Amino acid sequence: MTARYSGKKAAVLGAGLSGSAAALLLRDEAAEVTVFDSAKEQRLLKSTIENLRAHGVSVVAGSAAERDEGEYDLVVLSPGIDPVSPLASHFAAKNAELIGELELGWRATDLPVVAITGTNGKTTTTELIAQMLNGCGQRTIACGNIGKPLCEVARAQSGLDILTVEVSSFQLETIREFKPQVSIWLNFAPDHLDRYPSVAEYRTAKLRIFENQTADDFAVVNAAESLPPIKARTITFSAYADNADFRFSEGAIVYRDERVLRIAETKLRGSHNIENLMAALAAGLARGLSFEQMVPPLSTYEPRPHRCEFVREVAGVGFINDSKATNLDAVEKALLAQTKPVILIAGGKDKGFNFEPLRDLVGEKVRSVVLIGEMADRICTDWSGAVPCEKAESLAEAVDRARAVANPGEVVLFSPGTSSFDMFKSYADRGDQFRALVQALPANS
Ligand code: UMA
Repeated sequence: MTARYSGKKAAVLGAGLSGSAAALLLRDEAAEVTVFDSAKEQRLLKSTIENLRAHGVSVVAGSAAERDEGEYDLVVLSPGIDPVSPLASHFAAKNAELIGELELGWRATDLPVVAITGTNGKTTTTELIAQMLNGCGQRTIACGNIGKPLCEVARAQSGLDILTVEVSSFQLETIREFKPQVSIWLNFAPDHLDRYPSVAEYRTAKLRIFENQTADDFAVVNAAESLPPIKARTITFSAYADNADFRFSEGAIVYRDERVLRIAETKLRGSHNIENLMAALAAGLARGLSFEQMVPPLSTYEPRPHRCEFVREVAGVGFINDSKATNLDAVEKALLAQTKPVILIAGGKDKGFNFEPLRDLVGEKVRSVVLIGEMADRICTDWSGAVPCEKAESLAEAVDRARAVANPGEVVLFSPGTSSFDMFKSYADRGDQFRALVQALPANS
């Protein structure tokens, strides 16, 4: 690792996963590092703060962070901190170079990167690619937005050939030189309107994944998307269109005229997962792998919890946990994958969009809806007349109501369509609670 930051003064904003990984990486490079966080110190993870201080990193928490008068050579922003927030604005005014944690991690590694973005399916595709590359002898690790900061991996980077990085729009907002060898654009749908003034800004941030690529690199893109000109060599995929390099025909993924992978041989279902598999195959192709090598590790991949996870059948009613559905596009995909009448549990934090666009599909696929959280009233209004809607005060009440309404042969789908933070710690906490409630239902209730 070059000591690019030796002796430099660095401010890292945010003491979460990204900020702490960035601070430790900068310390390794002998920078003088202070981490700033708007939250009061008691609200930060004690072990994280102790570890930072043990490594010689100063930590400033609470309102003092936003009043800091120091001068810095470099400011590193955590992805969850909005660049227009008081903390970020205060440091942006200091005339130091400002980059995000993803950019810092990129600068600290010589390894090539496969980067995956898209509104939905990023984590599944990142894991598929990591499993596939490792299975084919290209040693990699799944990191980035998936929960392991790139800085952490760049710091350790032993024995790897390539990095498989899930990238969010938040991370891409603050790149400069980040240049993936393979960039993947899975899909795009409105999301994060609590951070962006409009869908256009969200899309612009995501499109930066292609910004520094050249004709030596690859762009794997969904053929349904009309993207601006891209310099990298493009490989297209689509589960719906026939003119893509990877397409779907008679139960199999086809590359040009070659049948490559039968979906029945994998553990994944639904058109969205077919596209995730196509994107993984395209990334492997860009990395010089053969389909014979790629298919076995892709076939054994098991999807993560909270993504259309089948929990249990109770008296002929199936219960599905899709808590990871934090936007409308994800609910749409979950509904399209259902073959039985649906009792839908939805709702959560108000993220700035309405549910009207799902109205027709809900009218078609859903027999009854139970709504929870901040958005319950709004969704009731958006879907009024299309489907019977009722509200529940808690997830437990929602599960009971859905169970009471559902008939044998139907499914109860928990696909909230928005974030969880009004009632839960995270989508995973929300999904875990749903699973526990379903597991606790009496067998013949
Ligand atoms: N903070 C401030 N001031 C603010 C806002 C926050 O000081 O105005 C502080 C908080 O008090 C907290 C810290 O910033 O201590 C948190 O930083 P962060 O929100 O960037 O969280 P990290 O723990 O660093 O996690 C981030 C990503 N979080 C977000 O983008 C919101 C994680 O993605 C990612 O896994 C991790 O880096 C490692 O790369 C999560 C996510 O929800 C899973 N991502 C969004 C998504 O997938 O939809 C984009």
